[in-house]
Amino acid sequence: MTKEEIKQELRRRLRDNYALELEDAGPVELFYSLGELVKAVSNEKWQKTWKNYLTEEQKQVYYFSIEFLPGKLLKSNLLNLGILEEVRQTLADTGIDIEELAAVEKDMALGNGGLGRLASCFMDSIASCGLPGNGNGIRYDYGLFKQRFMDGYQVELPDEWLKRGNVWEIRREGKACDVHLFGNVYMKRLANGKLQPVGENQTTVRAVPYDTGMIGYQNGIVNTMRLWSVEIPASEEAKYQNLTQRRTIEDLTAVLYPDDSQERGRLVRLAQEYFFVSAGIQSIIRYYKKLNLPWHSFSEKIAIHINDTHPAMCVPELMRVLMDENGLNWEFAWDITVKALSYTNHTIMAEALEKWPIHLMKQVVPRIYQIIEEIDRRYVLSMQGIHPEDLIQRTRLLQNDQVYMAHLAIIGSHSTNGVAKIHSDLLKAVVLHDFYTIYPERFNNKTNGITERRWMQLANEPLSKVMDKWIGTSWRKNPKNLKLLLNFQDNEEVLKQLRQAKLVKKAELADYIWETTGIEVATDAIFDVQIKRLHAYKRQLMNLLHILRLYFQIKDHPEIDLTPRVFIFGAKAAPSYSYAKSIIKVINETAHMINTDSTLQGKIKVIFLPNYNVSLAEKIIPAADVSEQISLASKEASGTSNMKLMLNGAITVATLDGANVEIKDAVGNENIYIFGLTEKEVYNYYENQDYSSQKIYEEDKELQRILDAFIDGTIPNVEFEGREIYDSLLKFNDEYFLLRDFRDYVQAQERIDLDYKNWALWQKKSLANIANAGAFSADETVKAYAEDIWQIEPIFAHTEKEGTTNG
Ligand code: HBZ
Repeated sequence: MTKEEIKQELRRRLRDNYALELEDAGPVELFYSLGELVKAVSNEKWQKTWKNYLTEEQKQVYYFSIEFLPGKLLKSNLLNLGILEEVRQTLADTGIDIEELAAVEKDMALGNGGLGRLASCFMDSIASCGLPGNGNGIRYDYGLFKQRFMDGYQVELPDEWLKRGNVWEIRREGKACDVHLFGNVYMKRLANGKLQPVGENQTTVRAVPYDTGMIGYQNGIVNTMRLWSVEIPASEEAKYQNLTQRRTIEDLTAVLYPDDSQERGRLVRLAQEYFFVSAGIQSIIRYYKKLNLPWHSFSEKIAIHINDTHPAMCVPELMRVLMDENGLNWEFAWDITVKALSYTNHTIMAEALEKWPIHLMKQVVPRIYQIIEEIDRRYVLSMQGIHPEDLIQRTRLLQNDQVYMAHLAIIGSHSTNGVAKIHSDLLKAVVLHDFYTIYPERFNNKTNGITERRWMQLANEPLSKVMDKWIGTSWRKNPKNLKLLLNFQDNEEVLKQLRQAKLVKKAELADYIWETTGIEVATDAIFDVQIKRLHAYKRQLMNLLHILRLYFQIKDHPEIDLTPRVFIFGAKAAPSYSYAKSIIKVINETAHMINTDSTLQGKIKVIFLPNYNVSLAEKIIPAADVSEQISLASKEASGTSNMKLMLNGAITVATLDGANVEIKDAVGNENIYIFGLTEKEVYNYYENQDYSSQKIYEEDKELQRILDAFIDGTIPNVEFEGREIYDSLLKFNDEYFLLRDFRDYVQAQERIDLDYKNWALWQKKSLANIANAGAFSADETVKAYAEDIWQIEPIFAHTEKEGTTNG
């Protein structure tokens, strides 16, 4: 589109929809009009894409995820359509800043953290690589809560993201389907002697899909993310005459569960899981029937991916639809199911592994439970005589009156993968070792990745421009080409320009910090960033211990030569995770104490930015100098903020955990600060049970003073929280080995302090991080999934029809 065409289209929409001239429109009208325009441009490609998939009968993947976390879509859609610059210019010509209208859009925050954001990076990459893939999830009326701080405490407010409507979605009533919950199921014998399950007293709800186009990067491809919303079916209207009854149904897709730390076995959550699984499977079957192919070809045309165990009921649901609704026998249906499905594990934390009480499953999804029971029975039977009885008992689906969802996902699919090498190895060696001995061929690794379109091209324009200037623009299409930057590691001019680009983003963040917190920070200070969900294992608390050490150092020696540092936190805690909330409170109180103490001469500042989300990440990451990836080794499955920060030239201080290990391998030891226990050492402690935090406390005077600060009034207003944390570290023996890793961490931080003083040395390390970040492109990750697990091919391999490739 030319600038003139864009302007005309915008004018027309503003006139038709708002009775406004371009010059008179405000950011809200402009955003919605531009959104409509973008949709019109992409819809044409969307239609072509799916028609093409249909006529080519290309194998497609359906990515089932209970969370998607796309953030804002306006600029990303413009970029991928290839009209971002034209639109920016057109608006600028009229005196309008595109950032102003982009800010109108609400973040689509239908996820908690890494898992949901990964799903959205994958959606962008799948489309951008021309792969036939669809998202399948839930359209929550309320996304993840908005976080505010009051007196340093986290307060949760509802996220009303749909209040002004969602410009990107299309409601497809024609594709709605019914989902049955509750009631009883009994088997009825048919005339032909076959048994047929019949439901009675069931609750039938309507699943209505809302589709959003997932626009590929300048390749003419638009895929579909389908999110389901619940409604009361017309046939059932009479049953729900009062508002309370209606609410119980409508509640099904009302809110995203804000807990990423513990599965709590709530009835509505189980109903949510079945709801989007059943609707998704039904729509796949409807599509497959259009192809008019025999059932045995199903897995040649369809791959279904289970993102963590939340969609694991795909296994029994696909079995149900194939058997109950299409008359296939068990063995045939099972063969199809296992071939079509695959599963990704995202955690080794025992408390986060999903298990559902059998009584609840029987109540909410009675037919599904019957099928699960039968899968369990057949599994045990098929393994007897092949594997030892205790192994069979440990791996079966039903144990301790619960359904083990990971077992269901592994047994019912052909592939199980972890999300970083060390994580996949731990799955094989420890967490899922029993399954690995039974199905070694099913296990594989797919290290996570990120889309550099959002995390570099959009979030960091100054850096992107430096890239273009020195290595050309090919990295935009092929992020692996960021490697070309290595040719310039000794070029002082390049190093200077990289530094300048970082400064621009630091100044922007400093402005934002000033506007939101009223605190002034200096851009020549080290911006030291830890942004992720608040979790004991991620050890934000160890970061705080280090901050307190610096605080005491400056207090004792005001003349000390420290490189000024701004510690920046962003983190939400699950509303019911009280320990995590106590850590937030204590960080906030420490921040207040430090930021208001003029005797510290501004050498350190602590900023906890409220409401960490995708948009805030886009502000913080480009401005970061140091990336804190300090989880206890073996606990973080992969991490993805580590990759985003690296891509933006931050240097990582890290334990050998998750993808940090691969980041270290990619950048080399000299360009990362590694410290702390290894995963083997952690397991040794578990085995020998010989860890004593008390002993470390007694022997380390400095650490004593730091820990005492939590209970002796040094940190103000934390009487309860300070004691809780102090006790967790001493009385309860420091579950995540903070005290054990503290000294090593401090040393790493001292090296950072020193190295940062030499700007050229630092910038060279930063350059190496940017250059090697291409290894963590989600494009590469999804290509590996496509090849090894889904067996799908890019559309380009099939067709070069006009309009489907470079449209
Ligand atoms: O998945 C995260 C892992 O902690 C992180 O290491 C990894 O990089 C990322 C992507 O693979 N896991 C989550 O984000 N988990 C959740 O958000 C979650 C949500 C609902 C739950 C449990 C966990 O019920």
